[in-house]
Amino acid sequence: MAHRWTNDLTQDDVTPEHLYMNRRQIMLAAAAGVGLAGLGARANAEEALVPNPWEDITQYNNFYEFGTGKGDPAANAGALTTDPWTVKIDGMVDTPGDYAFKDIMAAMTIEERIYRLRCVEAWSMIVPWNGFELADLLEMAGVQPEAKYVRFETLVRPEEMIGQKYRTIEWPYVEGLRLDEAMHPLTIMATGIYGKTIPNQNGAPIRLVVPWKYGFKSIKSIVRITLTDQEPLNTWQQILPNEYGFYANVNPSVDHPRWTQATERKIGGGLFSKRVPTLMFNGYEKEVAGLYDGMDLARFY
Ligand SMILES: Nc1nc2c(c(=O)[nH]1)N[C@H]1C(S)=C(S)[C@@H](COP(=O)(O)O)O[C@H]1N2
Ligand SMILES: [Mo]
Repeated sequence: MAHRWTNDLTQDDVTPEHLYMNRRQIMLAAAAGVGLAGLGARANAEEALVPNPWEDITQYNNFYEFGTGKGDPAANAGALTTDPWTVKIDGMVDTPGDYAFKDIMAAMTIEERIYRLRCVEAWSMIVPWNGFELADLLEMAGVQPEAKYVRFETLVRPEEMIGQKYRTIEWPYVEGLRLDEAMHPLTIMATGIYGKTIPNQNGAPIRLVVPWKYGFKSIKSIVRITLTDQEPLNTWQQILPNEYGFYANVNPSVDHPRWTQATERKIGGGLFSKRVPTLMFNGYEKEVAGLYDGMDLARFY
């Protein structure tokens, strides 16, 4: 599969063995009585390579359909039935319809994408996703010329999604992208992590990943994709419009009204981890800045 972009992250950024090795080295250093300053320096030097093991990625989640605590999705998402699964593709497309997940999988080429994930709450991870470009799916359905936006919906099934028994948010969870953002080669639909089927708590069987935007744009367990000429009202914008907008591009110079976005905490960084600078467009500036030429990013947050 031809890659239309260059990744600055490699397998070394995710391999769990690395983390275990680093942890082991740190413990050994501690046992050998290495001074605290030396130990901290070593941990910081290794920070650039700190990967996120399976455990971090699958046990520290945001997925309000299963509860609002970071451990709730891992505890509760096992109840979700993901097979059979259907994605309705409708609106301004040539071939609207209910697409069976297994037919989508048969038509798409799965590849690995190692991406940063930056939550608007100012924590981050590096995740090795498996998936395909959203553009390939949209092209399969045939995008009509009037379409300007893509709207996504998550499943509503309170019997299996315990968080949906409460009106935490108005269900379904909704997200949206401008069509050019949706068609960008960095935008993927993920169906796996670490080469394994994606766990329910991470959005099985199919979720969006838009790596230059805050994590809330990367909507999970998608059942509907609508091509439209209206800008979708996404869930978080609907709830707190002065805090969360439609664009939600990672931007260290535009703070959240209640906290700074200049830095972030890397999950799994360990005992000596400190906040690291947040990168413009989460490190994907070269690839995506052009999408926003001439836009006031403080206004279109
Ligand atoms: N349907 C749905 N999708 C969602 C969420 C959610 O609560 N419901 N949380 C979002 C947020 S805030 C983040 S940071 C990411 C977290 O993805 P992860 O749990 O795979 O790390 O999922 C996003 N997608
Ligand atoms: Mo998030």
